[in-house]
Formats: sequence, C-alpha cells, structure tokens
Amino acid sequence: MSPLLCGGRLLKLRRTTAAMAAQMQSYCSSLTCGRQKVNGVQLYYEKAGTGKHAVLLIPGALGSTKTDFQPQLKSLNRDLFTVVGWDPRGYGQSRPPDRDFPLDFFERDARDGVDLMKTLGFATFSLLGWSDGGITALIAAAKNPHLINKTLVWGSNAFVSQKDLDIYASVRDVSKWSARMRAPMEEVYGAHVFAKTWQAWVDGVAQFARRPKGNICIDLLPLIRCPTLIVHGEKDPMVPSCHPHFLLKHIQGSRLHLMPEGKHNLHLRFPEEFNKVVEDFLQERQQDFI
Ligand code: TYC
Repeated sequence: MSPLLCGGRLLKLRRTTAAMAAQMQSYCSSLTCGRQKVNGVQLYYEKAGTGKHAVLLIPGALGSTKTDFQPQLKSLNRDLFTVVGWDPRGYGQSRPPDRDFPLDFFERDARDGVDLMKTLGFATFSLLGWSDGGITALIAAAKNPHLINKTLVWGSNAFVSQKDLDIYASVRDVSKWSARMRAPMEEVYGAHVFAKTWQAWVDGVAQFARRPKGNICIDLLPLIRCPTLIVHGEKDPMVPSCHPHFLLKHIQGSRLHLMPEGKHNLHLRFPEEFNKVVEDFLQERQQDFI
C-alpha cells in the first residue's frame, strides 16, 4: 500500500470524525437538559430547538422524557418549535420525592407542567400528552385557556369504566409482563421500585371508578377552547376506542386522527408518521382548524 493512499485514508477518517463531531455538536447545542425548582420539587427537563412555538411533552404513567419522547425531541422541527420534555414529580429523574397517587394527581401534574413552562420563560405554549400525560394535558388546557395554544393527546381517557378496571387488573402484576416490556422502566426505577410504583398507579387510577361516571376530567372537557387533536391507534389494547370518541364528542371543535396500525405506543413505533401529524397540526392556522 502506498503511503499516499494510506494518508488519504487517514484524511478521510479525520473528515468523517470531524463531520460526526459537528453533527453531534449541533444536536447537543440545541438540546439542553436541567432541573428547575417548581412547586417545591426539582423537575428534570430536556429542551430541543429554538423555534417560536413552544411545546410541552407530557409522558404517560411512570414515564419520563428518556423513556417516552426521544424520537420527538430528536426529530420535531427545531427551527419551528422549542420542545420541552419533562419528568413529572416522582417519575424518572424528578425523584425524590417518591411518587404517590392522591385523587388529584392529574391536577397536580397539570399545575407542575404549566408552572415549569412559565418558569422556563414561555408566555404561551402547546401541549402534547401521551396516555396519562394526555389526561394531564386536557386538564391543563381547560384550566389555562389563555396560556395554551393547541393540545394534542393520544391513548387518553376522561373516565374509568369497568372494562378499564379489568384491563388495569390484567397488567397490575409486572412480573407477568414480558422482559422486553419491563426493561425500559426497570432501567429507570430498578425492578422493585418499578413493580411497587406501578401497582400504586393502578390502585390510584382505579379510585376514579368509584366516582359518578368514573369521572377523571369529564367536567373540564367543555372548558377546553384551543384547537385539540385526538390521535388514537386502532390496535391500542390498553385504551378502548370509546375513549377517543368520547373526547371528540365533548371537546368543542376537536378532531380525531386514527392510525390503523397504531397500538398504545404509536409515537415510538411510527415516529415519522406521528411527528408529521404533530407538525402539520401545530402549524395549521387557528382559523383553519375546524
Ligand atoms: N394510562 C397508562 C399510561 O399512561 C397506560 C395504560 C392504560 C395502562 C390502560 C394500563 O389498563 C391500562 N401509559
């Protein structure tokens, strides 16, 4: 092998490494993470992009920005949006405190999320909430109409029925889950804390079934005034399709977008399709949303 060829290879290698470093730098320079004290707790968050339109991502039960939203933080348009993912109190890296589930835990998460965004300096913003995070988003939108531009929820419900109770009971014992399903949560919490906190969550949401109509946030739905998109996976085994249809009926001017192949985690399984739905919805002019 001639020294020239060898040198050429070296140069190419150096260039590739430099290009990768530049790419990494641009990814990291617009992705920051930190902790912010809000309502007496330190909340962990990650922020991507520098766009004018601020967006808060709200994770599902026991979820966190790391487990639930990496494809969104990585790929949603960074020139158009500033995307903030956070770990609600007691979840992910917002521990301590240990998580508990009093009857007002969704309201508490809604207040924390809104106050986090205010503390980070955003005057108005949109909400993207998955599953439990969608419930939190609906409550936050209803209670803060002057702050929230748009709301998008998926895999969410406004009440708990007997059918939901049966599904909760079937997933309460995490030792019956597949190792693949448990792994991301066990990595965050450790096996023991995960199992215990998940059972506490199941018992926490089951409390709503004792209320009239299994009410979580039914009364708040008519107060939502911002454009609202409900996304649902037609193959979601956790959240029966009566739930998105109920939200559609009770949220004024809302729309339903069905993903035929989507299950509960449709945004992780089909990130490109999902992110496109999000970007199109967030960019729509308010007056075009009917
Ligand atoms: N709401 C849960 C979440 O936030 C998902 C879930 C729904 C779990 C129904 C169990 O029976 C269930 N990820």
